[in-house]
Amino acid sequence: MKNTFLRLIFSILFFSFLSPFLFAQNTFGFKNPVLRGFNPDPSVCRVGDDFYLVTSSFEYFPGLPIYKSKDLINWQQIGHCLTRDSQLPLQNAGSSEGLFAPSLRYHDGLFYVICTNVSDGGNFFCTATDPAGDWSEPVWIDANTIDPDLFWDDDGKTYLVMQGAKGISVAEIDLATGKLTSDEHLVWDGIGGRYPEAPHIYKKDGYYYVLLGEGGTEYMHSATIGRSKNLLGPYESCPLNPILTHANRIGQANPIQAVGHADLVQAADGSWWMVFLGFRVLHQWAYWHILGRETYLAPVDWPQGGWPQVNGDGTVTLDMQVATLPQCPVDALPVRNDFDADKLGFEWQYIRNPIRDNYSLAERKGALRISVSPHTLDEAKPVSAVLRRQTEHDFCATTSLDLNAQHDNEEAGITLIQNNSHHYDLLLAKNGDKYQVQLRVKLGSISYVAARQDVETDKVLLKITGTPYQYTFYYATPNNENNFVELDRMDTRYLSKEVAGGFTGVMIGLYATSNGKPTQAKAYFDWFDYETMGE
Ligand code: 6LW
Repeated sequence: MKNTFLRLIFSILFFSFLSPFLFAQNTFGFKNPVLRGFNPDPSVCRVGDDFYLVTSSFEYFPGLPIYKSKDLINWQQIGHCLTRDSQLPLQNAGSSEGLFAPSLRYHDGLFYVICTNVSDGGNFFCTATDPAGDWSEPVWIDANTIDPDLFWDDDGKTYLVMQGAKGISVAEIDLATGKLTSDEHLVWDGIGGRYPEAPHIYKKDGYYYVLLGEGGTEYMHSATIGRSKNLLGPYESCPLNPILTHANRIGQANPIQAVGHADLVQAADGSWWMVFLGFRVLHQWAYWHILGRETYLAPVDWPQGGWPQVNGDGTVTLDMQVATLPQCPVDALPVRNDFDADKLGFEWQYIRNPIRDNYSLAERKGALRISVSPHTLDEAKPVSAVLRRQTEHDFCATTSLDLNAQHDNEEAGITLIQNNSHHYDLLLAKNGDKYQVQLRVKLGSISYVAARQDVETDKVLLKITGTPYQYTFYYATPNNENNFVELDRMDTRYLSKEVAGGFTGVMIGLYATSNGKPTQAKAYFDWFDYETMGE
């Protein structure tokens, strides 16, 4: 009896001492960025305990990836907003054209994504009851702007929020037709930074708040906020502005740069959070980044009637030492994609609207068949390629390729592509009665084969490893599968946005082209491995 009592006391003491460590250990600390690799212009909303987030996707199809999370840290992609050609005409989209910054909102039982297709059609919104899809056909909006958002005021009026010529403006909108039903009013032009853009409006404690991106989406980027008792203004600027930036002394040496283009969300427990874009920089005398603009998270202190303060001093770190929502990890993608499923996973995209017949997972079970197309990666055309993001500087990507070719101009392989004019292609090409592995370099007006090696076979393994400063390219032949031969190395820097321009990040693609000639050739990729290290 005495023993049982003592045991009970001991267990109570033991568990009350340990429980904060056992049950609350995963509510502190997280790693930024929360969405790694090209995921810019994030916009977030909450429904119940679930958060949903969208990022921009430019010339890639399907468009606008949709992610879901319980904790704002661990995100799982649940689909894309724009999956049909009728929703997303990208035929005319050059690199970094197509879809600019979207906004994701939930109102009255419906999810709304509003966005701009700068290549075709302009501004539009789509709706869905389930954010995983299907989403409606676009309702096109008669407004010449970018970075649109929707704001529902308490009086029942709905406003289009947009980047106007002189700052952020609003106009009433009829959601049934997409027509603007009032004049456009300039509401706030920010604190004088270049390119006031990316507006979102929130109503809290009797104030309208306008959140902006300012400084342009590069090293001077920031988020600023103003507020007013009236939607149409005048707005006063927050004394803490910019509430988020690394374009200052405390941010200057931060490995994350260009933070801005933000959105705010309140969790069910009342805490406030900000999602925003930023990039991880590399430097050797100059700064550059290759992974594109990624999605970051920071806690926000936003007291009743007060101003929002982002992570204390308006800067963030890769390793965030802050209290979090209870963390709910999600399954990571497996390293190996065996191409056994009947559909490609959500991580894969095409460049522009794909010619669907050029791809099959059924023709050879367990392999991805890509029909060789005359279009090359240099062209703004529906090239034959499937691509996924480079998500870390340190990675290894390997594939097994079988090229069924008849002519010397036919090739297939792996590309690391920043845009039409900046890519490294590790390829297998027909070469007379043999085949040849090549590394082709395309850097603006410079285009050449950096290395070549004859092989006796039409089946090879191709491998690319990445480190922050260098990509290394290898191949192996089937009877020597574990013996990878290094073909060449290239600097990462020439695929950076600072060299190549644009708004996207490096994508890793499986592609096939006949370099402009008619073709019947086919490439079969048996599997694709993508493994990241470090960070
Ligand atoms: C986007 C603009 C921006 O429309 O970059 O970072 C543009 N901000 O808001 C393209 O992503």
